[in-house]
Amino acid sequence: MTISRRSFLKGIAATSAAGLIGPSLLQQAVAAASESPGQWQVSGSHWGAFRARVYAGKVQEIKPFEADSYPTEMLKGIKGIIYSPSRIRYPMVRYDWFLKRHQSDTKQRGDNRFIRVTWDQAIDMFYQELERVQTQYGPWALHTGQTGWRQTGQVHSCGNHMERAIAMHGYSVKKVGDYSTGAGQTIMPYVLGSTEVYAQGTSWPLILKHSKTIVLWGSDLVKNLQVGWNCETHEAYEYLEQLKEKVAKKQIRVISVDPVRTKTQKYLNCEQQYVNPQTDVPFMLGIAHTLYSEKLHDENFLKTYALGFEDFIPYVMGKSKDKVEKTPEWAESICGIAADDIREFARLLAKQRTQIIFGWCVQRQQHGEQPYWMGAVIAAMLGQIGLPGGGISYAHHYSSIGVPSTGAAGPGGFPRNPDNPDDRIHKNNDFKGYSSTIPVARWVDAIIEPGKKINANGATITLPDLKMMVFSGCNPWHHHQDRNRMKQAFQKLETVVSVDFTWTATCRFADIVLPACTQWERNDIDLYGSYSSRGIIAMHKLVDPLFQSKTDFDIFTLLAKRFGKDKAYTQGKGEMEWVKQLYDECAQANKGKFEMPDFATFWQQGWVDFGKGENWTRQADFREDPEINALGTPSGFIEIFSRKIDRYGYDDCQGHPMWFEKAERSHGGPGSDKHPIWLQSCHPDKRLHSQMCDSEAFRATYTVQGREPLYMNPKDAAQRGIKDGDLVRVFNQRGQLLAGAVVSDDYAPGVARLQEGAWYGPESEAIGALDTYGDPNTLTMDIGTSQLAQATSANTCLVEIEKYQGDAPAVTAFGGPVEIS
Ligand SMILES: Nc1nc2c(c(=O)[nH]1)N[C@H]1C(S)=C(S)[C@@H](COP(=O)(O)OP(=O)(O)OC[C@H]3O[C@@H](n4cnc5c(=O)[nH]c(N)nc54)[C@H](O)[C@@H]3O)O[C@H]1N2
Ligand SMILES: Nc1nc2c(c(=O)[nH]1)N[C@H]1C(S)=C(S)[C@@H](COP(=O)(O)OP(=O)(O)OC[C@H]3O[C@@H](n4cnc5c(=O)[nH]c(N)nc54)[C@H](O)[C@@H]3O)O[C@H]1N2
Ligand SMILES: [Mo]
Repeated sequence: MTISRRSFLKGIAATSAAGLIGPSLLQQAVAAASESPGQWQVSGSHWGAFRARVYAGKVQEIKPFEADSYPTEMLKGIKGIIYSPSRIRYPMVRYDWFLKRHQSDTKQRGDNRFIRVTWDQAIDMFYQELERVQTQYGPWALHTGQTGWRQTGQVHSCGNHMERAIAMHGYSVKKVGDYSTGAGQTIMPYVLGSTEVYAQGTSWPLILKHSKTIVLWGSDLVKNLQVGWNCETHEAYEYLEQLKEKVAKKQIRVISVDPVRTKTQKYLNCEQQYVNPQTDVPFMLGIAHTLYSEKLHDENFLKTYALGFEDFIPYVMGKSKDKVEKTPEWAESICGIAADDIREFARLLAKQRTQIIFGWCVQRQQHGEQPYWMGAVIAAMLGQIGLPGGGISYAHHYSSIGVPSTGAAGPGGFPRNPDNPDDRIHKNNDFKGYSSTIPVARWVDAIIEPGKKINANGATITLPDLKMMVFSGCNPWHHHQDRNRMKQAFQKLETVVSVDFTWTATCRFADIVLPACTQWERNDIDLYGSYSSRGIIAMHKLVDPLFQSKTDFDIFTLLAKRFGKDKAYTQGKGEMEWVKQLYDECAQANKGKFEMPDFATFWQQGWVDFGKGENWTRQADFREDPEINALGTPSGFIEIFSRKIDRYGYDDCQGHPMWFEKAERSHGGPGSDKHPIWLQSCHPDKRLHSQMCDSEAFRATYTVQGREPLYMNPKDAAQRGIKDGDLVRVFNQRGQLLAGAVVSDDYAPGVARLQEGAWYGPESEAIGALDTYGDPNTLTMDIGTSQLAQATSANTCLVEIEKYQGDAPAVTAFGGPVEIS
């Protein structure tokens, strides 16, 4: 175990200089524990559980949790979150808003000038604004639905606190879907009958045992499994380590279909199938053409389990309206893969047991529904759906999906809604013809074009006329696309409230900013292993809330008190009573199956271990009996053709999967004459989105001249006179930013990466101002994927890059507001 674990660490170290926190370091930390003063306390996070040595009211050091064999390097960034110079210290109000309230000069929004106020003043203003908006307008003018990656812990889950308290005051606009999988979770219920993206996948041990070929389709497991929605266990890495050994022994062939050499590919030392960005569908159509022409497809499977193959195949064979045969030669001209290689690839898939594993990035682009649907069609043609180690999965890179699950119940949460639906001060539920729920990524559209009607998943949405927005546990000034368009939109809002513990760009563009504390400044409880249900983790408060920060629980209790609902809000219980109640309810739910100790013992031990889970094969029951275990699709079968979608009549998402040209595409596609480089904004290796970007010492391990790294190909760099380490200006018709060049062969010509979550640091509040740090959403396009999902198309984005000449402006992203007295 020790040797193979070392080799795992070596594999990681090849791609990241510092490597993971190794076992030797762990032992050193344990040894040090007996000598250094203070107490080692257990807590949790998206990055895993850990123990922290707390002494003199301060977190001194952090070491991985003893049950975590593959801790992430990101644990090194945690202290820097707590003690970040960007921490919000006091309630703050934007200068001009303080003077003129909702009639302020909104062009000043983003100038970062703020006035310090007391908690009482801040909560008064927040409450008065809610009152004003509910009475002057109505629930359609208030949006509170934008949620995101709140820190872990079930009692303090901050989105729930904000939504519950505000719902007790009145109704507001909500969202449907999310930025992660908006296109995937909308299309897949039509095709395979569930979202697929949030479903448990076939267990890794079965894949390791039965698969002969594994295709990682735009999926970077090693990078993305470092974090989880609940407290992460990192158990998946055990199986990746075994996979690496099988690849070396040539027992399993793994191919990464990706325009980039991924961290996973390098760790596994497996093959790459390069594909031009955004052209997976032509590649897959070429595969389908080969499978069909060479009779490699499983007719029996298609007849028994799928509907609509005969409606689809004319499109492939050039017999449908467009009269274009989707031959491998046709595909080659778009996806850049030689026709013969496409044929070879198709034959390989059909030859033996093949597991296809999709990541999510390919659906975060225009027409992102199509590659997912087309992937399911290929899998159906191969006929292996429901077999162990065969078929298709859409989420093995996420939150330890594929780790065998124990099936144990986890702790519930603090309620998001009022206990009694009528328990609201303002009962006005009249949205004046506007929609009360909108697709999550369409809120900026709503601000800009209120009243506009858009199609979404078979419905018509009337975009509401938003006047006030409240954000908590999310950072839209990182997560949403097209900063300069957002700036324009925000000038139309009357009031913006942001609750956070760190001064993100969302705080900079808000009017009222309330300082929450971090999860390590409160007690909580969480599930250990989001999908594996490995156990329950205690989250001990490590230090008291810093500066004047408060828990979200306390903040929204104060707000509810303004309208006399504080008792109803808390149900008369404090923090530890909630923690204990969630634990006791969980113990009750697991009774007879998993024995849990009493609360005091659990709290002292730090966790409950449910042990290892059981193997499971996705869709095996459907394969066994498609009548009894029908899929959740309208027909109960795999829908290669969807009558329902066909009837919607959308031109950009029709009855079966198709190739649609993109608004912007590199390698000869639209817009590439002007801005030739495709910018992908993948998920960061050393952050969780924007979280941890303000962790100073840790950020310094990857920045270039203090800026976010821009990864690009050596040829592209040489053509532009750019050298590794140079400062570059990245720009297009939507915006411009500064970044630091990292020149690397991992990126194909015409491909560049800026990781999402880089903090936005505009030189000024003016529209078009240079972003001084490197937020990719300064450049991305804010359009829906299609009329079906209306999801984000962040990865449909072209840019040009040039060496930056002259004196670079200082980075403005970090360090909080400018305080005006
Ligand atoms: N270009 C581009 N854009 C993208 C993506 C992409 O691939 N490319 N990916 C998209 C995806 S998949 C996602 S999931 C989103 C992520 O978008 P977000 O979920 O908005 O991203 P985070 O950076 O995690 O923001 C969480 C914020 O909540 C705050 N917070 C955390 N815990 C608490 C708490 O307990 N209380 C309070 N009050 N605040 C808290 C954090 O400090 C942080 O500012 O980004 C999307 N945006
Ligand atoms: N370390 C870390 N892990 C995370 C997160 C994080 O912030 N940090 N965030 C979590 C969250 S919220 C989410 S939603 C997931 C995101 O999970 P994903 O969306 O799957 O992750 P990405 O890293 O954006 O992209 C995965 C791969 O897709 C490839 N790719 C991009 N475009 C194309 C294309 O057109 N064709 C092909 N074939 N490949 C393409 C990229 O090169 C990359 O290697 O990650 C989760 N895990
Ligand atoms: Mo996500």
